[in-house]
Amino acid sequence: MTKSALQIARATYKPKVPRTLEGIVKIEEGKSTQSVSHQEAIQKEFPNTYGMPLITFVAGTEKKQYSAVNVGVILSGGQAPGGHNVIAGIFDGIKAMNPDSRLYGFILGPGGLIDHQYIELTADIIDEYRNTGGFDIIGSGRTKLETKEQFEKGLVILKKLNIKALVIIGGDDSNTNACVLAEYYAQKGAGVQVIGCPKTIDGDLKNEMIETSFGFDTACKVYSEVIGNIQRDCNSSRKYWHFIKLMGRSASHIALECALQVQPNICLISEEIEAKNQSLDDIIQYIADIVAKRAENGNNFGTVLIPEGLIEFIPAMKKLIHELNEYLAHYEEEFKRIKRSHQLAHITDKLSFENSKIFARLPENVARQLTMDRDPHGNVQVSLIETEKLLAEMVGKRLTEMEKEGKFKGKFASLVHFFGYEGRCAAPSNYDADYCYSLGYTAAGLIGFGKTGYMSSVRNTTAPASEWIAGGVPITMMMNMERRHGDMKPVIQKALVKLDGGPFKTFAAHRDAWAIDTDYVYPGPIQYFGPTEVCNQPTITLQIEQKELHQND
Ligand code: FBP
Repeated sequence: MTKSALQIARATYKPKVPRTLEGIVKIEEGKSTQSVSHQEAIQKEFPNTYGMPLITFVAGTEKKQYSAVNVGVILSGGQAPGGHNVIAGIFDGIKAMNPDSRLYGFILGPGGLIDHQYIELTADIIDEYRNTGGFDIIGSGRTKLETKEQFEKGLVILKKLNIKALVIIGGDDSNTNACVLAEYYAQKGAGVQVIGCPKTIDGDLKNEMIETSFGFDTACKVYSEVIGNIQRDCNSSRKYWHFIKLMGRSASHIALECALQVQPNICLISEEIEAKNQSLDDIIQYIADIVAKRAENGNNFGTVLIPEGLIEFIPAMKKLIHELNEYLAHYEEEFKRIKRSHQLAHITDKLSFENSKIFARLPENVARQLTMDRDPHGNVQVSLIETEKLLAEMVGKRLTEMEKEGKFKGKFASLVHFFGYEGRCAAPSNYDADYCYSLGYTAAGLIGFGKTGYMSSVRNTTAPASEWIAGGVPITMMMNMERRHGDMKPVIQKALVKLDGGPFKTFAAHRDAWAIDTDYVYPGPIQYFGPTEVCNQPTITLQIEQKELHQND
């Protein structure tokens, strides 16, 4: 494999770890825990793994003798920078406990466990991937590990390879399933421990004990670099409004963090739009008013950040999508037989009066995306809807009207962007490289101490790495009951942007000034070598959240 000079230099980087992980480790167990809500129902579902204590690794004095252990690892869901370092951390951790331990990687996600596709991850393979982005060491996949049949198929290969512990690196759903699997194997006495690791660039797997999911730091820094470059460009030519959609599925954490980093003219936060019950027209008017105001100062340019999941948070759009789903679920075949040029008119007729009005006003491409791109469950795939185009076009139309009404005197030309895949496999920042390696090493420690049903946790990460606190959090502690496919199910609670939280309040306090003044920040590329204030800063979101937490201590 040919490598760039940076890759070669980066391969030698030694991730920083909590001081406690460097020496002899023992565990301290806290009080027994409870789920965030629905305690009785969740305890019933997890009789073996509910209520376990929080675990903290502390410095020990007596060296424990560990037997060799075979461990399996799975990367689940969307890529996130740092996954390779989690695997390197697990590898080094189990080898430090006993050099005869072995690590197996299941290929292309949970499907690899079910279909018995695996490779042994040896030292030479691991060394190739240290501090690199991507999940390509073993690949990832979105197969959900949720049925007994799958668990049993998995057990066959785990037994064959004598694997005593499985680490599942994934988001909230994958970790929920990791917990179900841990419970199943515990109940069965299968002798397989299951440990989770918090991954997702979306940043929505976080809570009291999990400060952040890995990958969020790097992805936001990559997007912020590029948005900063765009801001320099638009401040140079002064002729375009850039509409930039950012990944993040539901929650707006990525958009919010990027806004804090680059100080754009506009950033929409889905959670706020839902809370204020805003319509698409309200959003269009909000943007158009800022465009008009900036035009008064001769600034016919700007940036608008749009969270990927926006459309589903606009209450009226949510209703429209719901009705479209219902209609298409029942009449898909009939709809497909209609001539393409008549399809939109046909569906408009079938919708309720309110929804048909909204649908008829949508640009044709977006209306078509809403009718065509549905997932296997019959839902519209909101991530494929070009919200950035929708907003740019509708703002353009509204400004034409405002011009006639004498409310806009200026020029409006727009460009659209979608940043998502550009950042998901970036080489991890120092923060993510260190955090991920520590998460992996901690997962190995939890295995060494015989734990199951835990998520690897590394906290206090705004302090220097030596002061980070490593341990384990019972996954059941993060759960509540939610309706899924019509039934109430125990799931890890997803973290949306809190409107009373510090990161949003900081943004809200500045956004009116950022809208009108051109006060852009150009963060530049991630730096791996150099002064600590340049290379080792965590996200602004995390810094604000940690400050708030410690103020309340
Ligand atoms: P995870 O929740 O699995 O971490 O994936 C997050 C994500 O990157 C979202 O931001 C995005 O909406 C989605 O994956 C895209 O999925 P895909 O990779 O299947 O196109």
